[in-house]
Amino acid sequence: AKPEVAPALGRRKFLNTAAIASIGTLVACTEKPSSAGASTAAPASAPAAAGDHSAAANATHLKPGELDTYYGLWSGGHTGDMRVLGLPSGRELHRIPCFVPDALVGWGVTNESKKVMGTKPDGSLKYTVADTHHTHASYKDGNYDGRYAFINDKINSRIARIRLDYFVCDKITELPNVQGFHGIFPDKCDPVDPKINYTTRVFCGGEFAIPMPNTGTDDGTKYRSMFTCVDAESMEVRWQVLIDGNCDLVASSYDGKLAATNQYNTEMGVHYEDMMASERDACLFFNIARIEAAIKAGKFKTIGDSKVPVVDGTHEGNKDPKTALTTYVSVPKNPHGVNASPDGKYFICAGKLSPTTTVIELNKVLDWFEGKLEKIDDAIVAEVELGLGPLHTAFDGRGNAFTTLFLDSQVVKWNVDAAIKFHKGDKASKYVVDRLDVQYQPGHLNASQSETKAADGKYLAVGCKFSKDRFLPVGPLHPENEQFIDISGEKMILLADHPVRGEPHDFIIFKRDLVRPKQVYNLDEFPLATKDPKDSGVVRNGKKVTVRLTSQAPAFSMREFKLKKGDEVTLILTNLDKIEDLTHGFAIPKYNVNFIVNPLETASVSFIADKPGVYWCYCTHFCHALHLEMRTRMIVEA
Ligand code: K7E
Ligand code: RUQ
Ligand code: CUA
Ligand code: CA
Repeated sequence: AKPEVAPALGRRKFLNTAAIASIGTLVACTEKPSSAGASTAAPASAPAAAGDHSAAANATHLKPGELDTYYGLWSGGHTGDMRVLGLPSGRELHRIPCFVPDALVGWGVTNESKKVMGTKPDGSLKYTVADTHHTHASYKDGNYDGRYAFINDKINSRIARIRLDYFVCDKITELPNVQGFHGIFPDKCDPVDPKINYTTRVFCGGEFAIPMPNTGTDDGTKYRSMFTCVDAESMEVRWQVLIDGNCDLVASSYDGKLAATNQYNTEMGVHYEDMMASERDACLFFNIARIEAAIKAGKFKTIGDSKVPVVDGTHEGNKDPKTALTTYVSVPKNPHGVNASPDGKYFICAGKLSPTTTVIELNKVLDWFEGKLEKIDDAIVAEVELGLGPLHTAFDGRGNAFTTLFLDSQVVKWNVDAAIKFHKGDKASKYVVDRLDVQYQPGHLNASQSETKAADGKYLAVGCKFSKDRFLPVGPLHPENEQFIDISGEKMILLADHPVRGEPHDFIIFKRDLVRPKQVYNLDEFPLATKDPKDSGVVRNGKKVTVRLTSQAPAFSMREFKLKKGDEVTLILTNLDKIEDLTHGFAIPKYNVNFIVNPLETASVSFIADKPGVYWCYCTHFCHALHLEMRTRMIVEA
């Protein structure tokens, strides 16, 4: 039986007290929090409430040929990619390579992808590892506009942009003076010009403090973190804010005026014990218009080699509300996650080490900046208990919020207005609406359209960090469990378990008609394209050789081509097949080359022809009954 809902948290209340006492060991992921959270606190809920389950579960079971109604964009964690899921089925439709090489499409092999990824002077990739956590899409009028998605790389502090017309990464930017780039959020509107009601900026939170500049002299001066703004169009870094404490996740307001990051290390500790020394940390707000005005007025500095303007966002420099660029709202112990409610009114911070959630009213934060609110903490309109280890919050658009409880292995559904009433003193206000055991230890969750004004309250996905016994064992590395939940009614109904390869964090779910993917490229978008197969050939300029090829199933335009040992070759392949789904591959044995060209796409590779011999270059992507015959010989003469 489920425990009584709050405010009488019952059994969980008791557990909370006990667990809080030893929270230090409980939250250490390496110490198998699963045994603390799931096994004792939430003894494996009988496989999700049967009865009401089966009818609803049919929703996730699409008939053959039936299409999903929602897209999901998932981060891939330390696989470094982005995943595309169809929902409600949960089927993985695509992986979009961005930060790390990908063997299927030849990302990191072609010159075009290497240019996006970044190379060292010798032409090799600058980085081959990444850790993607947060993915968000560009907005217009408070809803996704289908232009771009953005994703972070925590390891090497890079932001990637994905074009949602082709579902490909087209730009990657490395943030200066940042380590542990974690939270990311596009803005939704310009803070000054409401006519710009679409995304023009992306905010990025730097989690790890480092010496500024980080040049190898660690002289004991304080490490610092940065909040960064990237231009959504040029993908150049616009400005940075030097802050006290750290950044974790990031949220942006619907009116464009505010952005915020939750802070768990206001102590600015370098050991975890120090990072949990204070009872309260903060949610740090940024006044976007004022920051940009300060930069215009030249009130900035630069750090190290970076030319990016940096303004002062520290406590010290922002005491006067009327001129402050930032303000720090206090939030209980090591909060995680900050999420904007779809009504545009609140940012909600989850407690992580505190069993609470904190609701901050944005109008009051704006009042503080106008000098109309005496104490910034008066912007807190609720701070209520939810359960153990609250991390992330999603919304149904009907006034309810859903928060993951990592340690309790639950999702808790709670009503924001009722929580505010409870906080105001109405202790009869039952703000917890429902609790659902999930399997196990959930990190992020998100509901369909939750981070837009069009939150529709239909489905909720929960990224469970531990799957334990939920799938057939496949050795020591378990898949993760993305669970799908029906939230259309009062009670949550678990619909499906879905295994995913590690290690997704955040994701967004949106209606399928918000993107209009193109399935055939436009030849004119590729300056190197060979538009007529007759223009194929080998052009020699001393040692520099250009090979132009086209593909049309089941043949390449040249059946062989000759090179000389030592040639510096650039091979350009244009796929002249314009039929949807007709992709070709191009592999060169012993030269470590393989990549694909989609319909009307052009891609190139460069290599030194240093191994004489005959090499059967073949099509690796099944395209035709004569796919196996689709080959050309590269003859490298000694
Ligand atoms: Cu909670 Cu990187 Cu969003 Cu992971 S963070 S779960
Ligand atoms: S051949 S269909 Cu290797 Cu059987 Cu591919
Ligand atoms: Cu072309 Cu297979
Ligand atoms: Ca702390």
